[in-house]
Amino acid sequence: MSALNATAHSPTPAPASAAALASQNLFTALRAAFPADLDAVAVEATAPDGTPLHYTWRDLDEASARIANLLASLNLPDGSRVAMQVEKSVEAMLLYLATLRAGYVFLPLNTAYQSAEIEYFVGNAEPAVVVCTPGNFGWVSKIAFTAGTQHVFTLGDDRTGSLLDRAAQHAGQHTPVARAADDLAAILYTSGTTGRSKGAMLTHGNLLSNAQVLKDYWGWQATGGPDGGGDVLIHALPIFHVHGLFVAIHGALINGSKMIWLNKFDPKAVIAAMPRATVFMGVPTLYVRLLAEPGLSREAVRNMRLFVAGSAPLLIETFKEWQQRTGHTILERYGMSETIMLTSNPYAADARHGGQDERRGATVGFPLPGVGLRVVGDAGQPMPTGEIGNIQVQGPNVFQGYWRMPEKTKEEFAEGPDGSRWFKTGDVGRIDERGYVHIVGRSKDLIISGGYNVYPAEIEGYVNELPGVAESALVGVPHPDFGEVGVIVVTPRPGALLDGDAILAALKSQLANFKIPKRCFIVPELPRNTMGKVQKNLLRDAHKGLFA
Ligand code: MLC
Ligand code: AMP
Repeated sequence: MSALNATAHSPTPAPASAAALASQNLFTALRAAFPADLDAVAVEATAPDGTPLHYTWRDLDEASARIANLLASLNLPDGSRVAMQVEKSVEAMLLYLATLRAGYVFLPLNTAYQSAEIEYFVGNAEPAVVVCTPGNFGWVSKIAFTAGTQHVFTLGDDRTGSLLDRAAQHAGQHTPVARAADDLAAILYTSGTTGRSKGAMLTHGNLLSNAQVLKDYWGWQATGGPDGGGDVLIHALPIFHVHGLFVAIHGALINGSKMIWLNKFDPKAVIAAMPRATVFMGVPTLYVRLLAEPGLSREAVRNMRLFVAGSAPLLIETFKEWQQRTGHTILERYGMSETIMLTSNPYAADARHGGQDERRGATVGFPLPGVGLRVVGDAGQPMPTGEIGNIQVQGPNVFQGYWRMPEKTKEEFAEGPDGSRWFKTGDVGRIDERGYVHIVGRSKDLIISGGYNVYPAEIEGYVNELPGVAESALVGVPHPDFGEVGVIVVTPRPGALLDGDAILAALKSQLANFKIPKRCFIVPELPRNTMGKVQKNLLRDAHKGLFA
């Protein structure tokens, strides 16, 4: 790499197999990787009442075919969105697979979202189908029908609801609809700095190329697992974001690997599953919570091969403590909704980086094969190696743009001198002498709490609407469990008497729980610089010790 130009084009292109695979329906590629023995167990899960559940590969194939046939029977227009807001279950994953299979566009929504949030997403995406929990049918269907959605089904985490009832009437065979690499497969909403969420449009080609690259890069194994098969993944993340939905599910399926499926993250259940597994993926909070368990020992992890962390910065203390307790080095990687995975620490030392690379803490490793990553200054000039700047990326994994927001899409891409397009990640970082990428901050005003994104502008907008509030500022402060949490500082209108707890209670009825600030302070005025801009850094400093 040039000493003057911190552009880290990955030294290896994406494997040819990734390019070839990328021009087909993602489901077809995943299905092709199912093992020959379709009666082998593909997913071990537990029903909400504690009953053990086993799904064979044949079950996954047939059940996703039934749901795909149900979707096909609805005669939806091409490109229709299928929105899902349900508790995590294997059947929810099957709905995702069925949507791919039927050629429609999957739109997963966080179960924590409240009615105002759902109203926005459904109004913006105009899904043809909405699937919600039986308990939420009343309010969700009202929103959906008002927005023009024609079909609302229900799906409970105990395999109840109209979706499966209706799907049961359809055949268990289905030929996947042909899709090209550029065809949309999913829309993932990411909150916006202006308060309006943007739907990142991901294609079959984006998802498939990234899955194939990660299969090779992380050395997914076909044999040598604890039960005589290959790798076994513990799936403990929610399935409405990139990490749990794409990186974890695709990772296992494209390797024909069994999953031990937990509907909710429970550190004791994860540790209990480890002797039967080889791979685990988590946001940093999951690692912090696992470390708090006395049962986490070298004996418990004896069969584990790989621990992957990402979605938020992994503290070096957590990285080191994990090494000491388990003898394993966590592999940290970096990605986002718009790009899926971008960089990764190496799985094993290899010739690509001089044969001496290793997994390092406090870095996110190297650009993945096929990914270009550069660090530029505010005027777009390349930054010298080691210097901090804005991270921009390109590659087959980079999304098509924001749903129905061509102007916003244009703003978020920079043109290279050669006419190439670079996506502005909003992350700030540097590339060191050895080519490792370090994320040092964000230019976007964003708080990442326990792996969930919280955009201050959105929360401030709600608070500023409350009676008696003049203005507010949300800042992120360090937190031992969630990494970072929001603290809101509010000023009253003249004569108004505000109560911090009442403000938080009012927010709870309107916003997803993870967006609720952990503390609220009422102050006479916010600190401002000479330009009149709120000095959030001063507020952050003032409150940084709150949860120490
Ligand atoms: C829950 N709470 C949170 C929170 N999760 N507050 C802040 N941040 C969070 N992440 C709230 C709860 O509502 C509750 O509030 C209180 O905090 C305590 O909750 P808990 O019982 O401890 O939470 P729990 O249900 O155990 O959930 C914690 C968690 C979950 C860490 C398991 O947040 C989680 O699954 N996070 C993973 C997110 C993820 O998958 N991110 C990937 C994004 S993809 P109250 O008031 O009700 O008591 C991406 C790209 C990439 O970023 O690179 O991967
Ligand atoms: P999302 O919009 O939810 O996909 O979140 C993506 C953001 O998460 C990125 O832009 C980064 O800011 C952050 N992120 C993901 N992985 C890491 C990581 N390993 N270290 C630091 N930040 C990360």
